[in-house]
Amino acid sequence: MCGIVGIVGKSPVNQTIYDALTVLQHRGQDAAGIVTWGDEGLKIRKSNGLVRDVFHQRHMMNLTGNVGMGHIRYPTAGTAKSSEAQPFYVNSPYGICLAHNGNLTNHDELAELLTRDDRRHLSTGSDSEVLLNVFAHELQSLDNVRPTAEQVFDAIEAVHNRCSGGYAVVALIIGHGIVAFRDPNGIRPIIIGERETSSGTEYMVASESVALATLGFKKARDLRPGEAVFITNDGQLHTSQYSGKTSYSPCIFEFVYFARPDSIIDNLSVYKARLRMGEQLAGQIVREWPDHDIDVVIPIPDTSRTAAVQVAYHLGVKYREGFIKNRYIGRTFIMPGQAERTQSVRRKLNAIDLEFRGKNVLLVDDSIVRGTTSRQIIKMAREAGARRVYFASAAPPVRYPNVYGIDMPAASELIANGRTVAQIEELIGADRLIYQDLHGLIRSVRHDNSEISQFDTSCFSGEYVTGEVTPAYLQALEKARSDEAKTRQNAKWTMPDMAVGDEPQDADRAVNA
Ligand code: PIN
Repeated sequence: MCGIVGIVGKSPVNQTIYDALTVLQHRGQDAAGIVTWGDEGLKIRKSNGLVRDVFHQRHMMNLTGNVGMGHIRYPTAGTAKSSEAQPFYVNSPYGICLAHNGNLTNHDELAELLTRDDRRHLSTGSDSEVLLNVFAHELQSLDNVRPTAEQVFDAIEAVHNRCSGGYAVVALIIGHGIVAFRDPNGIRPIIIGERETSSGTEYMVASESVALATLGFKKARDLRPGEAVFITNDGQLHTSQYSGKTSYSPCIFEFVYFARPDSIIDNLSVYKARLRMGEQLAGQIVREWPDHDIDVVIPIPDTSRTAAVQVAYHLGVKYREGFIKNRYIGRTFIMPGQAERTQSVRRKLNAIDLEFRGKNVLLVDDSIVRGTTSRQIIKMAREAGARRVYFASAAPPVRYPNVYGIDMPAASELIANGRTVAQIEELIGADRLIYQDLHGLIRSVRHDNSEISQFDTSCFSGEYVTGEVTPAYLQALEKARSDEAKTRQNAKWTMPDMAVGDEPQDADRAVNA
């Protein structure tokens, strides 16, 4: 997962991009980058770390210009330590910077063709660099000084024809404007909005509506699957639609966990979707377990709270905060190794014993991925004096890897992969385990939006909307994503990374956390 933003403004955009990235920080805490363009040329600053740590006063002062873009990274295929901060840059043609959110499922094949046939050089294993070079290659043949909107859209059409997977992209064509596009299945989210100023209209594209809303950009709309926009530096907005096959299949996991609850994705409120997940889940509990003896519903902070409130309400039992989270510790999802993950649960959450003592508690989480957290938390609930500990997941069992840009672990590390609910219940040590079923989840998210024909539900169903995801691809993914592979890769990265935009002698340059 990553977050992207692009702005064509009427005044300096550095602060707005910084603020937007901060609002999108939940989408990736691994690296951040901003590029801007103006009278003083192209400016870039990127490094590993949180937005607040990557950009210091002197970097912000240097990021001049009214046009720019930014990125925050959540490592998808690599590790928490790789040094592939975005945006990426190529000099030719025009000079292009590009950042994206998503994953290309034909990365290896494209990388080979790019170096062999297109004679382009790749220096990292990043999908963004591949996307950038495919895009640049398609623009390469133009001999005009200024690319027309039509030419830019032709190049994007070719990108769609060559690239498979889920991707939302923002690019800056130096001296010309900002380009943004969404994959033909609309898997990854991207939204565009505008803001009126006394000097004219400013445009912003971003991964989530919350970035637009907090910065006063209105009239927001999601890019349609396969839609591209080109906003020229002087503020002209051009749009185009991919002529090939499209489907409207947004990633359902954005609603389960990743997106901020105050975002609206594809006209669907993430918050409302989570409320409905709770309502559906309660219905399922009552159907499957009419004589339940739950005394209290306790959420596992933070994401699950919205659903848990509704579970309690519809079951007619108390809702209590039983775990307090230390907000200064990062998400467990991003920790690279199993040992650190187990340890971090204790460091992150503490139980309020009196809410557990002598009670039958129903713990609610948004999802169970590896099951490490669930097992630890159930143990904590017992130690806090709970009589019985039941567990409910607002999402169905995560049985298959995500190949469209959500950093799910290897299939073998998913607790539900190849296991029955009864087996998982035993493994995590719950007295009873209830999962939302997939229909309930889809009903919760889709609600009455008839525009969405289907969702990407691959991690629950094993059905991949792009079709080309073969068993061989999944096997290769399994190898690359296993904890063992990540440990091996981490060992290679013992040197701190040089941050782009810093002088080599800077003592306080950003390094891997
Ligand atoms: C965490 C949200 N959520 C908690 C992420 C843990 C799965 N995990 C997915 C549950 S937060 S595990 O609210 O954003 O802090 O099953 O892999 O152990």
